[in-house]
Amino acid sequence: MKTLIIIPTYNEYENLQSLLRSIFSYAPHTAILIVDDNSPDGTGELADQLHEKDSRVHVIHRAEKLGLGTAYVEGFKYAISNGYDAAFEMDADFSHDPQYLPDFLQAIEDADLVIGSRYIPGGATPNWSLARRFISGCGNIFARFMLGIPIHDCTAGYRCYRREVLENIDLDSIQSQGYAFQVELAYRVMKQGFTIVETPIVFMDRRVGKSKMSRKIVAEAFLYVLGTRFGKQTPSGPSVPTESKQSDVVGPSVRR
Ligand SMILES: Nc1nc2c(ncn2[C@@H]2O[C@H](COP(=O)(O)OP(=O)(O)OP(=O)(O)O)[C@@H](O)[C@H]2O)c(=O)[nH]1
Ligand SMILES: [Mg+2]
Repeated sequence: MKTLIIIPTYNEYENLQSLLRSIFSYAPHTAILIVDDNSPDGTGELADQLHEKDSRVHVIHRAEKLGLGTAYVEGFKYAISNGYDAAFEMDADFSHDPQYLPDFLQAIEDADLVIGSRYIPGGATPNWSLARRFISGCGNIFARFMLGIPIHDCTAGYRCYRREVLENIDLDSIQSQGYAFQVELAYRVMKQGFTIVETPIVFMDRRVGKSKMSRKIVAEAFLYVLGTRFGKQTPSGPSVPTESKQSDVVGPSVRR
């Protein structure tokens, strides 16, 4: 399977080189796409140097900070137009440990979307404060029950999508950027009848650099869930459900 790992970056100079080294040590046959938003710290220039040294590394430069959601959408389109069979979402800050890549690569053989989950046995968030656990945990339960998404971690951003999924979810109509982006994609994938699998991950806090998480991002996710549940119809792309594959434990179209 031809796979692409999409890594959006904004000021990740200190993480990027060691992250790529780690990724290739666990998954030497994947390609990487860095989507950099003109990071002031020189991440974009470093990405170009890494591309020159290694043909598996590709770079998209955007003129300004345009948000995580649009960076991924750009990456997904790149994956489709360059013939990749599957595309990953991965943060640059080592929260998404490359050691799990083999688990994802195995799981995606029989699923349409694999989500690295903190909220199934084997998953954890060991260095989070009680407050952050509470917000994330409640947010997930809220999204899960309001939207009927039968997965335990729908805000998780460590994922692998099959190409067919990306082709079917009308990428241009996605507006959300932060956690809402992850919830919206999970919801659309579920609505299309694709198979979602969760694989456990231990989520570590970023090693170096600054977090871009904010109250605004939490509020965006909350409003997305409410808006989708009670109001506006979210477009979810052409209605061509795939054949439903076997599932266990978690819900109708989901297994882990
Ligand atoms: N291209 C691009 N990348 C971004 C943007 N905002 C964040 N990123 C990247 O997206 C990834 C996730 O951002 P983080 O700052 O780690 O946010 P987070 O993971 O929600 O928050 P923490 O858990 O506190 O780390 C990182 O690789 C960032 O560099 C953006 O506007 N454009
Ligand atoms: Mg992070």
